[in-house]
Amino acid sequence: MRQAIRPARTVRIVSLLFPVPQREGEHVTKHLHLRLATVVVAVLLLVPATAQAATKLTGKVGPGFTITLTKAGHTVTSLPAGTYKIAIHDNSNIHNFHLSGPGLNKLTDVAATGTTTWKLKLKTGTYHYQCDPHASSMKGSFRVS
Ligand SMILES: [Cu+2]
Repeated sequence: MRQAIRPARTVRIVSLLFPVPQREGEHVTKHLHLRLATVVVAVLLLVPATAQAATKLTGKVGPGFTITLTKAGHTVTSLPAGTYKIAIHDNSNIHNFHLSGPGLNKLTDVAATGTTTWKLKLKTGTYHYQCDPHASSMKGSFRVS
């Protein structure tokens, strides 16, 4: 009996939400349909979310002489190719954030400050970021594969 697998409490809740006639054969079939419907709804909810999600990165420059690119708080050293949303925090009017690599060359203005978000496709290769006025010391790079 398939019905035996379902915990008693779940059956009771489902029965409350969807009153089921008490004839034996019909009872089992309806529960099977409910179970299938639940799986279909779960798949529909999950698929679009995973397909659209761009990985979030954070770029930070200033207020001191520092520049960083992080993912969930860790310095980025390598990434899989794909779509990314990079929040750039330019916290100084003497620094900028300049990211370049295969098919990409984006930068913030040195004099300007504030946060801006770039949605980018990163391809296989090496990417480099720097502050242009202090490129010899304020820099970093990472690989995309
Ligand atoms: Cu700088």
